[in-house]
Amino acid sequence: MNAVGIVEIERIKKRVRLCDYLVVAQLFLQDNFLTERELTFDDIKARLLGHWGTCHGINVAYANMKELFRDDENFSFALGPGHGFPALQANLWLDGELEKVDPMASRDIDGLEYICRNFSWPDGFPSHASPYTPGVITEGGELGYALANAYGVALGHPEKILAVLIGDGELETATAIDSLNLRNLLTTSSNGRILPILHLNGYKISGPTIYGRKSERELSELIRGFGFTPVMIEGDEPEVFQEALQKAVDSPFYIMRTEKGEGGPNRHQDAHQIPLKNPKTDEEELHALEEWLKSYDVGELFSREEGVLI
Ligand SMILES: Cc1ncc(C[n+]2csc(CCOP(=O)(O)OP(=O)(O)O)c2C)c(N)n1
Repeated sequence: MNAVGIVEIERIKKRVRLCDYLVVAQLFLQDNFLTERELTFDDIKARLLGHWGTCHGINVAYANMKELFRDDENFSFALGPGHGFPALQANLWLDGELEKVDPMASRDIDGLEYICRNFSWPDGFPSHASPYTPGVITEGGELGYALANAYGVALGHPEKILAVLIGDGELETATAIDSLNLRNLLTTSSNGRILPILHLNGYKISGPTIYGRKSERELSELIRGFGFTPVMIEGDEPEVFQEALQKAVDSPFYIMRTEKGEGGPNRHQDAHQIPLKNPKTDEEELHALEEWLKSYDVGELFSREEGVLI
């Protein structure tokens, strides 16, 4: 585990900003990928397909865990909500993992344009995690298997550490909730360590989640009943996240509460998929998209000449 100080906190914040930007660029843009000139209707993809709402939380969890275990080759991040694929793709691109299997996905402007243009595009990348994605086991956005898969990966490998992000809607699946029982069976010195993180953003597709509607006490007691120690992470600030990770508790189960759609033009169920429906034809929506993209100040994080600046 790394010490995480001011420099690392700043790096986490910048990483999240860059990945959030790349999510929005993948979802909406077919040109002008760094918003270097005024956005026009021609810059917008004709068919908008994908999921925004879960992506900021994925980027937050990914950046925080990656920073903590930066030099540990035994660390892996398992992602349950595969519909948040643009966030996964952004992180894999940034880490150079995508380029290892697809040389077109270079960590420079060509690679950035390649992943953005080809997201959710005919003959390009699908809108969900797929066999094209390095490390993906379960096709598409099929929810529920992340924790079970992670326990399987850790089986007989005491050196391994896996952080597992589970959606609160995902936790409503029979597979996910019953996977919590694996802690009892598989927490031994001959198996690796599992660090579950529940992404409690309160919503799934068009309505609220059961776990989002529970009181903190009710949810904590449920988690305790499976033998885990619940650790709350309120919001998306890395200082708060890292403080939670430093708590010395037995079998931690992190509960990260974010607002679904944080950073975008709307929230909750309205943010689940594409939060702006007609930026290709509606001036107001185009303007809202431009403001949204500009809010990340991508020029500070990536340059056409020098590539990634963080
Ligand atoms: C097994 C399964 N059932 C249903 C779906 C359809 N589905 C796609 S996203 C989603 C909501 C997921 O909610 P949550 O896990 O809370 O993720 P988030 O709210 O962060 O998007 C559902 C039910 C699915 N992908 N897999």
